[in-house]
Amino acid sequence: MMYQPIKQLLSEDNVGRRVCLRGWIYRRSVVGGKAFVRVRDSTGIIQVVVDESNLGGELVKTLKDIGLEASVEACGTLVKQPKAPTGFEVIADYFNIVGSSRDFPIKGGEGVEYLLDNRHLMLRSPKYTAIWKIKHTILEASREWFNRNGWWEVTPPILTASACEGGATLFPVQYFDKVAYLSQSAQLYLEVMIFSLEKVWSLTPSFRAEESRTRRHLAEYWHLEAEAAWYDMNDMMKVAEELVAHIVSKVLEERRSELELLGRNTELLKKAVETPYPRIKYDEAIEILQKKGLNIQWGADLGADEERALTQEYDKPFFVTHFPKEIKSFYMKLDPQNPRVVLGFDLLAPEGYGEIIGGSQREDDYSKLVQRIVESGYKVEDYKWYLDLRRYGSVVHSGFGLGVERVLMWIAGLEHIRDATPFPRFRGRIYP
Ligand code: NSS
Repeated sequence: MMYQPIKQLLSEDNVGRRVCLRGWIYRRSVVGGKAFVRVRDSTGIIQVVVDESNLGGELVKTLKDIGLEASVEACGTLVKQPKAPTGFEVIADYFNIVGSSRDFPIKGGEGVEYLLDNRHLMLRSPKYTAIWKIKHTILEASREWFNRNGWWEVTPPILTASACEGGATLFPVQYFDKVAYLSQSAQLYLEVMIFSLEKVWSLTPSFRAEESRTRRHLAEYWHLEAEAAWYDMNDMMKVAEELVAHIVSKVLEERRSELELLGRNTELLKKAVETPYPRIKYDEAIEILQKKGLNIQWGADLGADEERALTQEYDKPFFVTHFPKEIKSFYMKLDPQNPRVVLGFDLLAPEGYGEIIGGSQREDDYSKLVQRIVESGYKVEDYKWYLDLRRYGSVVHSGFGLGVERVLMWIAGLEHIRDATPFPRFRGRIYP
């Protein structure tokens, strides 16, 4: 028996042919002596008709009582059926229950916490299948873009000795007889690697002990980071926008049906394929926000509400640059024209989504970097190796980090970041 993916069966060419499929019961109803079983696999859904006159009353009776998500295999003739969900159905001449199921715990209408407790079962729904396929394509497109443009993929560590993005969100771990931390960002290691490879990137998990649960923060997320020697801030912003445009373009090309299943407005998404993206300075952002009536002063960080308000001004991703140094990390280079601000940039996604990328030109001067480390309350000796990069052949260099789940949230049009990762991690929960 040649089992085929369901999607492959759904074609005019197969009408009248005998086909075989396997998967899990998605829905079923029994009317008279017939069971109508909708079977799903990773590729699609098809209705299988089990007629007792053909396969016996015992099987139809079993199917009447069986739980959703039982695994089955079936063969039969493919016919057109306009009333069936995907336009075709299989009139079974063989039907076998492989793994039974009783009282599948998810029936519809359950609350968020219950569904998180049953995440291992919840993930079978076609919505999640579509989301993981889009995530796959985002990752594939990223790798493709870097490979086509001469970047080297490298493998930085996850266990780290020092903070990159501030002590407040560090996760300590027992490291033999010492304390180490889970990586918040590969950046400092990528900065080392540019001295041998010039243009490097990595995809790693990053960890942030975020205090509060929000719609866009996870304690563990996938971080795609790039770093290049000889690149200034503008060069790096071009990399960021070309990369994001390529990701969106590939998803639009290859994941149409998944976007449709999720109800995503693809016309809005299309606008992100066109570069360059608009650029505004932090100063202008504050002015715009004040004009819109938000209570924000120069010097304050842009939170979710401020970012959402700014996104109303643009229909594609846009950059905010030149932030006050107090709200940004120690490694960002101060703007020589105005040392109150840094040569840093965030890329914000439209439609309310906000920050998807954070990046900057790095401080490449030894003594200025020492000063920034001290000002930020870190110990200079913890960063001795990092400072060495400024002592031995320092170069202008820049980089950024892209939050894969943030990008997925925006592209797939998701409400909450927990739906952008199969097993979300945040404060108060680590299950399963
Ligand atoms: O803190 S970032 O803004 N920047 C860095 O970590 C730099 N060291 C990256 C670099 O230059 N190599 O984080 C980068 C991105 C940010 O724009 C978000 O898209 C994402 O990482 N991010 C997160 N995603 C999900 N959950 C949380 N908690 C989170 N924090 C940052």
